[in-house]
Amino acid sequence: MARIFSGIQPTGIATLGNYLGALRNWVALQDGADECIYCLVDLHAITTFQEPASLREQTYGMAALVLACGIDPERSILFHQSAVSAHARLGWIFNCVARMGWLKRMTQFKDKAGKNQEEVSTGLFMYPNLMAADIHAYHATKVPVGDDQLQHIELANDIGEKFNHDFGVEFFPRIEPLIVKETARVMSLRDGTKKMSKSDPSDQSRINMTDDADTISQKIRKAKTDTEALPDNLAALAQRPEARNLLGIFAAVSGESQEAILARFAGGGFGPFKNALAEALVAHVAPIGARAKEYLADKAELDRILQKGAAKAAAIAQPITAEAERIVGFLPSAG
Ligand code: AQP
Repeated sequence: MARIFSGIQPTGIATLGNYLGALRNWVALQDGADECIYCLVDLHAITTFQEPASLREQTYGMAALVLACGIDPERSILFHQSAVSAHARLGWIFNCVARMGWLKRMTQFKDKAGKNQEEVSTGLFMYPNLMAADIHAYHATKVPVGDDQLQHIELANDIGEKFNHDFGVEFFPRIEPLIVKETARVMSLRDGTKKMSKSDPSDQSRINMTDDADTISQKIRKAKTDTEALPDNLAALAQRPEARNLLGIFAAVSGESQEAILARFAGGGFGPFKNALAEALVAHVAPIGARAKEYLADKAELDRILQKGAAKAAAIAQPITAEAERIVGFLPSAG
């Protein structure tokens, strides 16, 4: 049995990108033989400032949504990262293993910091070290992610290897990313070259998993497209990122192949295509949003689920982290 680890930041409401790129895969993996550990990564969330009351609400909201997507806390471990101190302890060790040059190459840092590199938090820069710790603290070997996280997984492997090499051990295993190719990167509804993101300033750029039917339909109607008719083959969409993105979303939520969808709408404009896409999206997303609302109505129950999950997570991560600390040369601690 392998161990699977993945996380999501409670930095807002999960988007269709988070769902198709990661969360849906989390649920599917839960039915396999591997042990699944899923984490609301609040330590990562504060790498950019979060208003405390919002962070609390967003963490509850994300827990509710993950459960609504189908994560069963009896079969998977679901918890919030700050509740298990192993993440921060191993993260610090990894800050001392990773090299500045490695982190400077991370494209996500460059994207998020932009021209503002002197002003962003040091946490944003070191984020990939903590992500490596999230995974290695469980000796997890499989990580379901969207392809924006691939570079971070490679870095986590570099860190694990360097730790093993520096201390002459075979302690941290190699990690393998699990990527659903078709939906590895869902793009913004306003710009087909930019990924859909929950922190994009424009709400029109994304489908939130809690959007109601009217909002979903309106966002799809207004989604950017081009003026050409839909073609009858996929190759003809190569230079049409917005159309390609909408087609990918359509196939992912309807279960139909992209070719079959194109065959139905080829030669026509985007109007009927968008209507059918909106209908398929509403049928898929709206029930999840409604279930999330129900979970969110009982925060005491969410606390109970997350705390129980944290206890199970700590039982795995603390001994592994304590062993890493022993390897490094720290004296034993009581906890
Ligand atoms: N557009 C996307 N397409 C496919 N997968 C995506 N993921 C995120 N956006 C897309 C995957 O969702 C998981 C959780 O992401 P995260 O919350 O850790 O942070 P992120 O990758 O930075 O996602 P966002 O939505 O863009 O968050 P913010 O705006 O807070 O930075 C990951 O597996 C990710 O690959």
